[in-house]
Amino acid sequence: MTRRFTAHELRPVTVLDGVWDFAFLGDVEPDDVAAADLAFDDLMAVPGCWDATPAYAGRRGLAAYRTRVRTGAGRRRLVFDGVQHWCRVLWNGRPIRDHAGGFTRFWAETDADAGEAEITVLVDNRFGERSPLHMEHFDWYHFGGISRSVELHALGPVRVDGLKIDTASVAERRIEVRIDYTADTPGPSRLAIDCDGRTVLTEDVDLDAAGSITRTLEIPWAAPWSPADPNLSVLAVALGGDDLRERFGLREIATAGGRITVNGEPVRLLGVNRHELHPQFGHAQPAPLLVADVQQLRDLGANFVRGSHYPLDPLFLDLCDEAGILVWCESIGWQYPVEHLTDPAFVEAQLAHIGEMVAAAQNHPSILLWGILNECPSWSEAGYPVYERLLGRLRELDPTRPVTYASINAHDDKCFDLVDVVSANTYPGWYFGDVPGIPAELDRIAAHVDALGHGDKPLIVSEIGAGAVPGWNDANGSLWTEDYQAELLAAVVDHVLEGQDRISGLAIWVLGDFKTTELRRMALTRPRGVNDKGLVDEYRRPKQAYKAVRERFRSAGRAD
Ligand code: ADA
Repeated sequence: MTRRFTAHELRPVTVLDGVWDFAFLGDVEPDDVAAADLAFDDLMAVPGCWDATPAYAGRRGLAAYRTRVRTGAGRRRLVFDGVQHWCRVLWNGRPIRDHAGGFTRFWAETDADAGEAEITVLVDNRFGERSPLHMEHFDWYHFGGISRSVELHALGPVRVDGLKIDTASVAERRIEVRIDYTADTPGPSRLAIDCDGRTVLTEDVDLDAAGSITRTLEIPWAAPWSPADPNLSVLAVALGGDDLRERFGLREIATAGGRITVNGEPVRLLGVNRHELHPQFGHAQPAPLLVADVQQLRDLGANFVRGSHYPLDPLFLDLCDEAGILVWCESIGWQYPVEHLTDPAFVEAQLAHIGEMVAAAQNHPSILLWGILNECPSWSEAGYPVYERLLGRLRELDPTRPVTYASINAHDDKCFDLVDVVSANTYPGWYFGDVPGIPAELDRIAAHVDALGHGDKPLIVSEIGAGAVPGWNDANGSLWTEDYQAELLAAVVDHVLEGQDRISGLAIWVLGDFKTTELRRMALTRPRGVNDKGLVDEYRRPKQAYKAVRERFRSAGRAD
């Protein structure tokens, strides 16, 4: 996969990205598919989304992907960075792993014989029981396919399965490192840790069959990471012949007195929501597009991006680390109904997805906040235990970052006591009210949150915006014109910047236009079937609002 550093120097890795054999099977159940009988009559790019290609536009069902690879004998691990929505992985026709939930890394392992191996992946982009995290009513078009990179790893008897690097003290340049491993034969082994090319530890260790090794290390040469000065380090762990490298930054995040701080300095978050969607690539964002999106965020003067509404591409996060852009990283979700949210199968699937999200993304210094369940029933008594469980899991996995969720209706929310940062989505001037009423609505939310006793928690306006058909204007400055959108967002940013210091963060809805679900009730309220609240259109061409926001974000940046 394209990253900004190399994850393995010792472990042999074969990248399997390219063009795979492909067959769209349609309305077929995976259990009814015999790999030997599959007739591959087409080709598909990996990474890619089949329903973003004109030939398969709108096609939902089961599809089969196949590639062949030459390998030696031994333990092999196929690492997938994201498959939409459900998949079954087969090695020489034998199922080795099922996985539900796109956007997160998972792997499938097998003992291989030397020679050529056939890898088949059955991928299902239908909505239903197999994919409890995905629902058709979501306000985005959920594309299907092997949407992120695939790698084949040759494993030895010891495997470094994970590396978690936390800042123990910025002032003392100290980090805490947790190495998760598995070993075929428990016993003595050798651990070596380098940071930025310098040896920081070598030690004999006694391994169990599976476990973790935790060490506190000093890296006195490392400069802290901050949005203004995003210094990065690379930590390389070698254990029993295997290795894993991760990039990180020395920095501490905290919330105090209604503010979010990075290394003790309060930050004012000015940014946007961002979907990873494109008419031609679906959820499979090629590197040039990810680079261009980060360039556009920088041009806009944004220091903050919310990954709406699912975990982001690892390369995008690498680029945010380097650009000093702070990230809200959230698990998949969009207005799940109460009965779906409280279904134990859904909760288990979310917990697994959250675990994968954190494991893959936890070392990015740019990630400031973890989030869950966009606009779900945090207003209901029944929803409360689910929020409690999922936010609790986030805290267990990563106590170093604040947690939040975007509330659909802050005035009637029941779960704010569970978060570190209160976040409210609101659309004054669009779904209700008018532009002059925007300051009063934002103040009303802030007053309500304070009255609930959460005055010490930072408050983020996590969505606000208006639709604008690209290129459309009329003499009235009506709804759907670029003029109206620009006027509304100018009023929002002006209010947040001028004297509204209760609001710690703003994420405008949304950076770019994107295709929505084809369900009529949504499509009929979205001209062209596109959610067009973007500052840029789906091909990233700026609208007038882009210029209005850019001018304001940039002058605020100069003032900070
Ligand atoms: C909600 C939702 C977004 C989007 C937005 C809109 O706030 O969280 O995903 O659907 O509304 O455009 O209406």
